[in-house]
Amino acid sequence: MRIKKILIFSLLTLAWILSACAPVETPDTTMPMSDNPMTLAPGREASADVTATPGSMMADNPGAAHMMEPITAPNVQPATETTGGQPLAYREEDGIKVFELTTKAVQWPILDGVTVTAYTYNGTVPGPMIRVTEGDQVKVIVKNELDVPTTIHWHGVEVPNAMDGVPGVTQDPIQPGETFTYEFIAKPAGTFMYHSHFEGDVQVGAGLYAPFIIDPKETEANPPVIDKVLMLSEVRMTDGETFAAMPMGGMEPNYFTINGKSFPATETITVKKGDLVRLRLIAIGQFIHPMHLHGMPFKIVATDGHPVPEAAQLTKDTISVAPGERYDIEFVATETGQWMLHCHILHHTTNDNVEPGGLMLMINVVE
Ligand SMILES: [Cu+2]
Repeated sequence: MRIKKILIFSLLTLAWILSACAPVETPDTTMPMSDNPMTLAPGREASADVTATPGSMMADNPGAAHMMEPITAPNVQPATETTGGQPLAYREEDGIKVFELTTKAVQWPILDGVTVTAYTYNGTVPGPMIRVTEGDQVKVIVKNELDVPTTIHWHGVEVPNAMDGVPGVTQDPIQPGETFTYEFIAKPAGTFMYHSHFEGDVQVGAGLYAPFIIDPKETEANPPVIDKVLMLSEVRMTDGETFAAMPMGGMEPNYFTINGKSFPATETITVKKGDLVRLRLIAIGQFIHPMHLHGMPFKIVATDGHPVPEAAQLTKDTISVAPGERYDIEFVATETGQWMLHCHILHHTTNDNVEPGGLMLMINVVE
């Protein structure tokens, strides 16, 4: 009797193990994109277990075709601004700082003679910088003038769940022509960003990203003289068409941008000898960038917006910035001259395979 019980138990256990090892049912990917919950999932993590080569992905999953389509928009106009990431003006209403963003497509020059079709906030890449103080009440009114839905995620900012910008989870996508208002208290202090969370693999690469800086309530003991945000991204241009670059066959980037520009169109940062310089490095594309500074070592003073205690601050001359990460680095400009900051994946310092280009900029230290 006892042996029989053990035998039945063993058989049941075996059956349970076999069922656990059985192939997972794959989601129905034949639905149109708008009905397919996979396309509305946060980022694309939900579809991460659906592995396929790009070609078969498109054949098996019509919802995935958007990834390899060029960025287009009806009647797209040339950009009227030339510099992205500039501070966005706000109005004050009942103690709330009110910002307005409009998503729209423009022709955005990344380099002399090279212009991409970009999805933008207010017509620039990156979009305008929202800069507020810790504890501020913030309202951001977003009007969607793209011909595709979108949402905004406040990357790293501690917002209420309903303001988190994840389509199909915390809100409905903002449809073309619609307006959505985000409202939250700005916290904590640090270097953050905002970006699209709808088909992020395309929309973020297409330009829907921008800095979000929260200054501390208390004035900093040793504020930098120079304080710059540098957003790193990539794009693919083939036969005059723009594609959101991705780490997959046929979609690799051939242009690399700092604040929406490729070297030599990147900004030259001029500083005085002896100045304390803070660079807020933000990787917003889909590739990692080991950024190397010539001439002077730097300290990592904040990671992902959060201050690093002084005793724990590493001294380095190269810092790998992975997608989504932020590093605030600081150095004193001790030597005059033209010092280069560049990515040390050296292909990322080319423009369509021609060096120099891409992720390079000059720090010009003068007397
Ligand atoms: Cu790189």
